[in-house]
Amino acid sequence: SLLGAAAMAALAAGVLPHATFAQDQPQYTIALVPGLTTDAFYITMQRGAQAAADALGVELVFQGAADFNPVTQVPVLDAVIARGPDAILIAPTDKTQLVEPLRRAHDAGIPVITVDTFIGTGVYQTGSGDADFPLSYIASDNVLGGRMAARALAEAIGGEGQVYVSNVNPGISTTDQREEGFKAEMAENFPNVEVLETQFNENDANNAASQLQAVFARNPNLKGVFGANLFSALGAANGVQQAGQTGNVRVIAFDAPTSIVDNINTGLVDVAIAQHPAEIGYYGVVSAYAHLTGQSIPTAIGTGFTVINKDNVSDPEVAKFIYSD
Ligand code: T6T
Repeated sequence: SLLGAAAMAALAAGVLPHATFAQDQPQYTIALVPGLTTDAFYITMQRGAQAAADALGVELVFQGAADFNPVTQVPVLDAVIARGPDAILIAPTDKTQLVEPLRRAHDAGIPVITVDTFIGTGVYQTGSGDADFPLSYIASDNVLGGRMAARALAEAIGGEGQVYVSNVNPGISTTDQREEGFKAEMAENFPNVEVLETQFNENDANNAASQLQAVFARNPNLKGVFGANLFSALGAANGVQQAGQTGNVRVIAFDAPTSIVDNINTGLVDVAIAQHPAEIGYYGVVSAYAHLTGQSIPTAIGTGFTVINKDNVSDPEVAKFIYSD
């Protein structure tokens, strides 16, 4: 953090609001609350957010829970609200369960922008519903991402056979939408692909690996799996490898941690759909700053994808989208 140790201690103790900083201290403090702290996706988002914070001379505070779970995220959010930042950027870990906790920030006069995930319907500032109060939603188009994954998997398996989605938990906007897009694309365009029941792994790669082996044991003709986020994909790929099915059960991964390069090169993973988390963080900070300085901001900002496969994984223009550790 850019905060001095004394200011940090004072802030943690809640005794020194940022407004009493010396003149050369940043004018605004923006908090970024990730889905979890130890995830290359959010670490990369933090990198982009910090780049914008440095450019604008604002203070960025990155504070989150150790796992992707509303039960652990809400107390962190409450602590962040108590510190009174000028704005909160947050990846809500559940589209329903974070509505009331985030309303506490809104009621305290702290502008809220959701990054990566959304609450309610994700359509904000409409004057309807109980979850339209965030100013903006900055994220990948996750339905599209799910459709892209379906096309990649259908192609890898020659357009027919059994597949399934390895997913986190129901109720998370991103991964729900990826599954929705994946299933819609298969239903509309790949009639010979059978999508088996989704397996939920609670964001635990070990669960995802055991589930892969169990699904394969029940369905020996299994042809592929879509890992709908980093840990789901990592775990599903490990499961394929442990089952000795590399190349026979094909893997399409959402997200692009550094380990994906090896997995693509060895053929364990056919395609990784990299999100652009640094852009999400960058535009999150820029949008908060624009709002704080009296500008209007878009209610939604969409960021892109980079599709990584064996043919392009070594290209620096592609490799730059591999996430930071
Ligand atoms: O896929 C990302 C993120 O978009 C999703 O909301 C949760 O999982 C990740 O953080 C990857 O682990």
